[in-house]
Order: sequence, then structure tokens, then C-alpha cells
Amino acid sequence: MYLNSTLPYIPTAEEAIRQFTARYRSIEAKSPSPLPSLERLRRLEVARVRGTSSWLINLFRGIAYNMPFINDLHPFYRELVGLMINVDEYRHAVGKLVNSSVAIGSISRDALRVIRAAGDRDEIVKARRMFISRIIDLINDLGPELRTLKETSIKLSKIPSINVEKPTVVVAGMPNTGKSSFVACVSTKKPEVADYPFTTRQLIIGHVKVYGMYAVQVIDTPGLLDRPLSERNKIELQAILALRHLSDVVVFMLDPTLHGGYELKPQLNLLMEVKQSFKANIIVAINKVDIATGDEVKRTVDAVSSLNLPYRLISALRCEGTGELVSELVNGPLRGKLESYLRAIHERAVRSGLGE
Ligand SMILES: Nc1nc2c(ncn2[C@@H]2O[C@H](COP(=O)(O)OP(=O)(O)O)[C@@H](O)[C@H]2O)c(=O)[nH]1
Ligand SMILES: [Mg+2]
Repeated sequence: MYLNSTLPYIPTAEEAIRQFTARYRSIEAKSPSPLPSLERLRRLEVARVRGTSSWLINLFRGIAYNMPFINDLHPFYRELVGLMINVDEYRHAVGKLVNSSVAIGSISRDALRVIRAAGDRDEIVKARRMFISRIIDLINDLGPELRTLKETSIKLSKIPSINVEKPTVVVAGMPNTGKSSFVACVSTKKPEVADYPFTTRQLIIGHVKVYGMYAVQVIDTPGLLDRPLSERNKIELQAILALRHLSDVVVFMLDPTLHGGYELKPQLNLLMEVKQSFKANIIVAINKVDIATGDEVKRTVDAVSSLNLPYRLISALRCEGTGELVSELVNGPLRGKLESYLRAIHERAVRSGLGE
């Protein structure tokens, strides 16, 4: 659900080698001391080879299996991840880590065979040296891949953690049209702030209580969905468009007055752009009706009607009409997703109540 909740710790090759050799030394013989010294040494080395190789296999598998599988990601995350990392390089690194854990198994079996068959101390010591140097070579050879994975993990940890399963309303509109005021009206707890990768921007995530639960989120995107998309560079555009995978509904805020500093025309142009690039349902909120003149409202209503878009009149300053707008979304375009979200939460609660 969240992308970065389970990211594993990833050592550098140097750290992994240091940990490997320290572990090797620290493993003690468990055999009773009356054994002849050759047998004691043999048992000790067997325990060390086994212990360190299974530790290393688990380390590498743990990393490979706990890093996200790109294909399994929600499209919102997949789009962002694709922008931030070289996906082919990442896949190669994960694959090499899995292959290396298989190779460790066979290096360890080779060493155990020689140690078990050894006729004197020298042969055991030689097998130990061989084992250690092969493992060190293998870890060194993984240096670039471990670095790639570590860098990837750091980047992924910066992706905003947004619950992609929750019904989501994205708020768009030119600056000063009242987006933040709207989010503040409908959020029943303090909105959260998440950094948005490659932009100096942040996402503001408001939480709306529905049926007693924070089951709907409302996302304000200051500096992102508030100016013509044609003015964006390619990367910014894709980062913005990743939002379309998240949004079930777009509330587009229009200011019918000149209070916000923009004429109606550029606001409608942005509305058209958002309409074209977002597949989601759009509902237009005609805001500031507390100060708008009848003429201003009429002009705006006419323009929106001619685009065949539904609209509501609100005052975000006074939080008038805002709750009704949300109720309409909940009973309309958000309904299907909300029901399946609530069902999933209910099932999870039942399962955990059953101790599963
Ligand atoms: N009179 C009036 N002012 C509003 C209304 N909604 C927002 N404003 C004001 O418009 C300005 C910009 O609002 P804000 O929510 O920050 O707009 P944003 O830039 O779209 O997030 C602020 O001074 C708000 O108080 C409204 O319904 N009526
Ligand atoms: Mg704002």
C-alpha cells in the first residue's frame, strides 16, 4: 500500500565484507573439548562456513525480496519511480543479488566438502582461506549493484507516502482561487504535508471523515496543478501526471471574481488542460460566491455549462457548500471505490480480531 514502509537496510560492499569476516571469527566451536584437535578444528570451520554463508544468503535475499517489484507497484508510484531511477539498472541489480545468493550456496558446499575430507590442519586452513577469499571476491563484485540499490532505496524513501487505496480527490485551479481554504474546510484533522520528488513542491493531504472514518483524502498541489501545463518541463509534467493515477475525482476551483488576480479566461484554459489530461471525473467549484456579483457568477456558470461539466457554488472562506460538495462526491463518483476501501478495512479488522 505504501511504497517505503518496508525498505531494507543495504550495506556497501565494504560493510558487508567487514560484517562477514567479523561473523566468521566470532563463531565458536560447540563441540566438546576432549575431541582431538583436528576434529575440533574441522567442526569449528564447518560451523563458520555454514553460519556465515546462511547469514549472507539471507542478507542478499532479504534485500532482493524486500525492494519493491516495479511491476507490482500502483501506477502512481510506478510513474514516479520510473522518473527517479533507471529501472533496467535496478532490475539488473536485484537479479544479480539473487544470483549471488545462489552462488554463495555452491561456494559453501565446495568448502564444506574439502573441509570434511581434509586429512590434516593445513588442508582445512587452505579450504578456509579459499572460502573467505571467494566470498570476499563475490561481495566486491556486487559493489556497484549494492550501490545502485542503496541509492534507489534512498530515492524511494523520499517518495510521498500516500495511501493509494483510499478514495482520493485532487484539487486543481489557479493560485488564490481558494484551494487551500477548501481543503481546510473539508479536512477534519490537520492536513499532512509530503514532499513531491523533483519539484520543490509539496503535496498537502487533507483527511475527510466519512462514516466515522478518515476514508477519503483530498490532495492540494500548491504550485503544481495551478498553472498551464504547457509551461512545464517534461519531468515536471510527468510528476504532475502521476497524480492522475491517484485521483478519483478532480475538484477544479474557479474564482469568478478578480479577487484572486486572474481573469476567467486563463482559468478556463487550465480547466481544459486538466480535463484533457486527467481521466478522472471533474467537478467545478465556483468559489467566493460571498463576494462575487450576480453577473460574475452567471458568466462563470455559463462558461462551465458550455463545457458540459458539473459545478457547485461554494464559499471556501465561510465553508459554505463545501461539505455538501464532498457529500455529493461520496455518494456519486467516489462511491464504488469508497465501498471497496471500507470493505477492505473491515476485513482487515475482522482478521486481526481473529488473531490472524
Ligand atoms: N471572499 C472569499 N475569499 C476567499 C474564499 N476562498 C478563499 N478566499 C481567499 O482567497 C485567498 C486565497 O485562498 P487560498 O485558499 O490560499 O487559495 P489557493 O492559492 O488556491 O490555495 C485567501 O486570502 C482566502 O482567504 C471565498 O470563498 N471567499
Ligand atoms: Mg494554496
